[in-house]
Amino acid sequence: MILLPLRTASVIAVVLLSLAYDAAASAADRLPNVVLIFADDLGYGDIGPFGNSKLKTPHLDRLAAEGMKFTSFYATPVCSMSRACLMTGCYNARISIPGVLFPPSKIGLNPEETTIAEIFKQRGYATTCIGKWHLGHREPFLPTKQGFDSYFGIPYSNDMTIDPVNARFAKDCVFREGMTEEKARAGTLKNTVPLMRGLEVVEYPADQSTLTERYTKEAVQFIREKKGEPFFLYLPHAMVHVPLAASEKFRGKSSGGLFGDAVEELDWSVGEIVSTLKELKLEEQTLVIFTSDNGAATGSSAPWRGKKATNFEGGVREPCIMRWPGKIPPGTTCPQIAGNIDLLPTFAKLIGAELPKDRVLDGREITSLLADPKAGPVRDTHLYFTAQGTLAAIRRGEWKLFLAEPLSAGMNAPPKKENKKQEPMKAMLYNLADDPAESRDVAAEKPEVVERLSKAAAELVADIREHRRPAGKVE
Ligand SMILES: [Ca+2]
Repeated sequence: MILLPLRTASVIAVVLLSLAYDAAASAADRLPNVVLIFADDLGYGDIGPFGNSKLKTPHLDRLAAEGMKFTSFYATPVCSMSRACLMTGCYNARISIPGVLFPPSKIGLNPEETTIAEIFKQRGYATTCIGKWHLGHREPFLPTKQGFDSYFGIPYSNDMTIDPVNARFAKDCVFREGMTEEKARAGTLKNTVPLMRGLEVVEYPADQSTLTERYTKEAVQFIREKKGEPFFLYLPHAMVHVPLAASEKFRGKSSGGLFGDAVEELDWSVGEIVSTLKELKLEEQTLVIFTSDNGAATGSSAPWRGKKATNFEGGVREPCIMRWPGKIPPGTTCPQIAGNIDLLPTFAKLIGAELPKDRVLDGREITSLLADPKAGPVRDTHLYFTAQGTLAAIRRGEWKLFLAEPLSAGMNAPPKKENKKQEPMKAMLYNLADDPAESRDVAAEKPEVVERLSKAAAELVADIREHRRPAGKVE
C-alpha cells in the first residue's frame, strides 16, 4: 500500500524522462549532436576517472565529473570485432566479422548492414569518420560507402602496411621517407600505414606522430562547419595502439613514457573538442561519449584481470564516459551492463530514427540508464566472443561463466590458435560482484549456476548461428 505512490511516482518520472527524450527527437531543429570518441587499446586503468593516478587526464576527469561513468561497459578482446559491434549494434559473430582484418583481407563490414552512420542519415545528420576504420579497406567497405559523408584516417591498425595491389593513391599523395608509388606497389614494410581521405591514399607512410593532432583539427573543423545542423562525429583514434607516437608538444612530457605522452595527447584532444562545443554553445545539444575498443595492450586494465586479446574483464571491459549537460546527471556512475552494441539502438531512440526491422540486433537502447544512474538493468546478459568467432564466456547478472569448450557461432573465420594460454578451456565460474578480479573459480561449488549459464549460452549462440549474416566479400 505504502509502495504504491512511490512506484507511481517513479513511473511518472520515467514517463517524463522518456517524454523529454522524445521531445528532443521530435523537434528537427533540436536534434542532438553525437560525438563518439573511440580510443584504441586504451585500458580501463589508463585514465584518471577510472583510477589512474600517474597520467594527467584533466579533460577526461572533467568529462566524467560533468557526466556519467559506466563501470560495466563492454567491447571485445581486439580491434575489428569491436568496431563491428559498435557500427551495427550486433555481436561481431552475428555479422561474421573476425577479430582483426589485415591488408590482404577480402572481407569487410557488409554494405547491407545498417551502420550507426546510416541511422543518423535517416534524420538528415551530417556524418564523418575521422580515424581508424578497420572494417574492411577495400572500396565497398570504406566509411563513405557505409553512411559517412566524409572520411579521413587510417583504414586499419597503425602497425600494418599498405595493400600494394588495391591502394588508390590520390594525384597529390604525399610520399614520405623516400617512399614512391613504385616502391609501395612493389612490396610491403611494417608500420607504414596509409592515411586516406575518402577512397584515396593521401599520405604514405602516414606521419603517426601528428595523427592525434591532425584528427583533432579535422574534428574541430567539422564541428565548426556543421554547427547549424545536427551532426555525428565518429573519432576512432589510432592511439594508443603500437607503434606509439605523440606530437612534439607532448613527447617526453608525461611521467609514463611515450605511452603516457600519447594518452595525455588523447586527453588534450578531448579538451579541444569539448571547448569547441562550449564556444559554439552546443554543449547542451551534444552527447559526448569517450570509450575504447578493447583492453589495454601497453597500459593498464586495472583493476580487472587480463589485458587485450583475452575475455577476462581486462580484455573487454572499457572505460566509458557519457556527457550531455541537462540530460545526463553529472558526476554519476552507472554499474549496469552496457556496451558498444547498445549505442546504435540508443542513438536511434534519441533521434527518433527507425531500427531495421528485417534483422536481429543484439544491443538494447539504454536511455533509461543515461537518465538515471539508479535505473535497473536494461540487459542482464553479455556474450564474450573470441577473435575466431566462438563464444568463450557468458555473463548473466553477477555471474560469469567461461565455457568448457567455446561454442561455434558458425562464422568459419580463418582458423587460428585459440588463446589457450590465457583462457584455459575449462568451465570457470566467477562471481563478479564478490570477486571482480576473477580470482576464485567457483564452478565446482555452484554446479547449478554452471548448468543454467551453459544452457543459456547454448541457446543464445544457436540463435546467432540461425540468424547470422555474412560479411561483405570482394574478389
Ligand atoms: Ca584495438
